[in-house]
Amino acid sequence: MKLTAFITGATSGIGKATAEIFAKNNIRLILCGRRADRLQELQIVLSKLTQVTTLQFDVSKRNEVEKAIKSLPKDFQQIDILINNAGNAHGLSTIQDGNIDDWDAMMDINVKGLLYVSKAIIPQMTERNSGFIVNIGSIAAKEVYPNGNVYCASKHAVDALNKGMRIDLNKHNIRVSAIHPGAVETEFSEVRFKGDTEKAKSVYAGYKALQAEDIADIIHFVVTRPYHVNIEDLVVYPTAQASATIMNKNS
Ligand code: NDP
Ligand code: 8X3
Repeated sequence: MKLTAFITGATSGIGKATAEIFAKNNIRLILCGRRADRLQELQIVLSKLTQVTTLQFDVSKRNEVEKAIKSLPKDFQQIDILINNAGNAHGLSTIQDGNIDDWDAMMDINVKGLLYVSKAIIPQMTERNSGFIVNIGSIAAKEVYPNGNVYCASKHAVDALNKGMRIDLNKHNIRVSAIHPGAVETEFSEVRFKGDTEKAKSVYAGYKALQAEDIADIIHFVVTRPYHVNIEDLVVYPTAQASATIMNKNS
């Protein structure tokens, strides 16, 4: 049976690479993000491999989320796999110097956005007693590092929600997994440093960071295990990274 996956944050980085590997493996795709041009481009390319539809919405806007998901064409209404990936860090400051707009963005997108999307999709999964939810956390879900305060709090919330979903959805036969990457070379740092490309590049200098494809490959592995197998929690580092703050930059 052909599976349908709903991927948030499909316009770049981990979400885009996941869309690409899913398409190669004949998984039907619902690709989401705010940047319409990128969604359109992806649809053109990946439609050569599988059926693709796109939804342009901001995960942090509850009405937009509900409206977008209700608008899905008939062939895409049954969602087998939800990849809760949309998210970013905004800023890197001490708590005393933190920017409240950045805090709002991280909590609204990384936590509330994930909840809004999940709330709109879970009912059809509980009704069918099947489905798979993959939550993209971070090593920031497992440890707190200097200046990471609110981003780490948002990802600790994702870790808690992952566990909560797994417990509450267990009786409905729904699989729930979290994947927690270390440093992945995507647009993540450009967003964190608000377009400062030099600063963003320096995050990945001197060692081999994870690539978006590495995480996508793992996501694909996780969702293609036999149905009785649920990989619940996976932390993935680059070889050069031992913790959020311990990095071998001469490797
Ligand atoms: P990117 O910046 O490359 O991608 C982020 C994606 O999230 C984009 O597709 C973006 O789409 C989408 N997004 C951001 N805000 C919103 C919003 N308000 N509404 C809808 N979509 C949104 O970063 P990554 O691929 O690295 O990040 C993906 C996930 O992985 C995030 O949850 C991140 O926290 C996590 N992560 C990343 C790590 C890294 O080192 N890169 C490590 C650990 C975890 P658009 O702008 O078009 O809306
Ligand atoms: C992204 C990785 O170390 O910047 O979640 O928090 S880190």
